[in-house]
Amino acid sequence: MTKRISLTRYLVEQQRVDGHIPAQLRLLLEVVARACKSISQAVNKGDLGGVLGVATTENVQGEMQKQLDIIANEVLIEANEWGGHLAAMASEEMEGIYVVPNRYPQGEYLLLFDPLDGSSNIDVNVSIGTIFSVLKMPEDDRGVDEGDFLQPGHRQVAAGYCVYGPQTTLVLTVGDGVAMFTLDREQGSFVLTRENVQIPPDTQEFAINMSNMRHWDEPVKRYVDECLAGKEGPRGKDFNMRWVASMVADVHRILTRGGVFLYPWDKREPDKPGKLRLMYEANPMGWLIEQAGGAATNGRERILDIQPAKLHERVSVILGSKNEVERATRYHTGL
Ligand code: AHM
Ligand code: MG
Repeated sequence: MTKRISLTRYLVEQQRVDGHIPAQLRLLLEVVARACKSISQAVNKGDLGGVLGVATTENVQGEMQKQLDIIANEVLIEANEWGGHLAAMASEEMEGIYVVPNRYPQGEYLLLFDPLDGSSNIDVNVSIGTIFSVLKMPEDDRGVDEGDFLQPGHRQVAAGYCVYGPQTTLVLTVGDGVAMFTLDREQGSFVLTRENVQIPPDTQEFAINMSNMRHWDEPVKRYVDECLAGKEGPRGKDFNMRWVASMVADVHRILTRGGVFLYPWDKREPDKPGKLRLMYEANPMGWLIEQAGGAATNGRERILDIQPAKLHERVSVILGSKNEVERATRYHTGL
C-alpha cells in the first residue's frame, strides 16, 4: 500500500525534522486548513445550502458581496480567533483589521486572507478558492495595529490557497518549496499529492482578460500581440489562452503545467495601480510561484519587494513561467 501523508503529518515533520516551522505556526496552518474544509462543504452544497446569490452589503472595495464571501470570512475568523496563535487578521471583506478579542490569548502571527476569491464564479459553479498569507508581528511591538501588517511579501512565513474545483486542493509554502494536498472527503483530511512543485521556465499559454485590451498600456499590448502572432510572429511559436477569472484557478493551472498570468494596470481606472490586491492576493501567490521556480512582478519590480502603504493596496500582476514574466517585465522597463 502506498504511504499516505496527511497535512498534519507533513506539518509535524516540517516542524520536527526540518525545524522549518514553530509549533504555533503549525497550529495556525492546521486551523486554516480546517476552515477551508468547512468552506469547501458550503461551496459544494450550493443551492441546497441556500448559500448562493448576492448579499445586501458592499465590501470595502465597493464590490457587492456574495453570501459565500460573508460565510467564508466568518468561518475563517471563528476558526482562528481562539487558538492563541494569532494577534490579528485582515481580510478582503473587512475594512479594518480584526484584533483577536482579549478574552483569548494573543499570539505572534498575523493572518491575511481573501476568503472567497473568484466571487463572480460562485453562482455559475466554476472553481473558486481561499487565499491566505501569514506574517509575524514585528519584534518589540506593544499592541497590534494596521501598521504591523504593512510588511513586504518577502517577510511572509507561510502562504497558500485552497481551490474548490473538481477536487478541493490546498497548496502551501512555508519557504521550503510548494506542496499540494488533495481533500479526501471520506476521511475528511488533506493528503499530500504533490511535493516540490516546479513550473517550467517556458510556456505557450497565457492568461489575461482580453476584453480589456483597448485599455492596456503599450508593453502589455506588445507582449500579448506577439503571443497572438504565433508561429509567424516574432516569438516563432503558437500560444494558447486560458482565463478562468478566478486567480486561484489560473494560478493552480500555472503551478500544474506552466503558463503566464497577467492582470495589469489599465486605463479604466488610471488612479488604481491594478485590480488585484497586494497583501492577500499578489503576495501569497507571488511567493508560491517563486517557490516553484517561477517569477512575479508588477511589470517593474518583484512583487515580494513592494513595501505596502495600506492594507487594501492594489497592484499590477505578472506571474508564472520565469522566462515569460521576465520578457513581459523587460517590455515595461526597457532593460
Ligand atoms: P475577487 O477577489 O473579488 O473575486 O476578485 C479577484 C478576481 C481574481 O480571482 C480574478 O483573476 C479577477 O478578479 C478576474 O477579474 P475580471 O472579472 O476583471 O476578469
Ligand atoms: Mg480575490
